[in-house]
Amino acid sequence: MSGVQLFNQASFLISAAKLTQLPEDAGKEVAFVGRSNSGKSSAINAITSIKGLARTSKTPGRTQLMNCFALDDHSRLVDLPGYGFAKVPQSERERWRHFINDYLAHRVCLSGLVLLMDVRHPLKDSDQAMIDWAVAYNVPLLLLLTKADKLKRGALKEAERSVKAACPQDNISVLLFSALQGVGIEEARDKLRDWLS
Ligand SMILES: Nc1nc2c(ncn2[C@@H]2O[C@H](COP(=O)(O)OP(=O)(O)O)[C@@H](O)[C@H]2O)c(=O)[nH]1
Ligand SMILES: [Mg+2]
Repeated sequence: MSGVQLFNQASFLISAAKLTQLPEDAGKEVAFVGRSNSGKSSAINAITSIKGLARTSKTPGRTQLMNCFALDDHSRLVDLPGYGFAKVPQSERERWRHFINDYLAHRVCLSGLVLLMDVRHPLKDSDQAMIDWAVAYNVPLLLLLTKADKLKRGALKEAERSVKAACPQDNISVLLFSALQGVGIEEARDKLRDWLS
């Protein structure tokens, strides 16, 4: 199987407010995470080639649910709630931290984590915390440097180089990505297909 096959079969499964509401912990799952407005929904739509599958929004911080999408009988994509949005109260952030930490620590079917960062502002504290957790729980990571259409070639290369230098671990990959211009989409699919197979 190659290209968009498998991904373009994605269909909405369930929105979970807590871990117990997630589908049975079987098969394989790839989760997407990132700061609000990092381009998570746009990336899911681009990878599946289904417009509007994960809603994109100009109002960040609205999705506090885990949205699950089925690809086939044993593989799923999960859109985790965004983080790092200033208007979210501290108590809500703490709740979020527990939720995500629990998910990463206990979800057996979790086969890989896609962490999205705006290429112009990578490796914020909240991103670094997420990377540290993924490393601690031994979850393979794909770092997508999103909105690559916003920078010139030299600045892109520099951003990619510095993120790679900061994350030298074997099971962390880094990709420049633009949902708008179709940059990195095929490579991202390859990595996900590898994790889900
Ligand atoms: N220029 C550009 N803008 C993007 C890209 N991906 C997302 N955006 C914009 O960034 C904003 C947030 O995107 P969204 O996918 O909703 O982010 P999310 O909050 O992480 O799910 C929206 O206004 C998108 O149109 C991209 O590749 N290039
Ligand atoms: Mg979103």
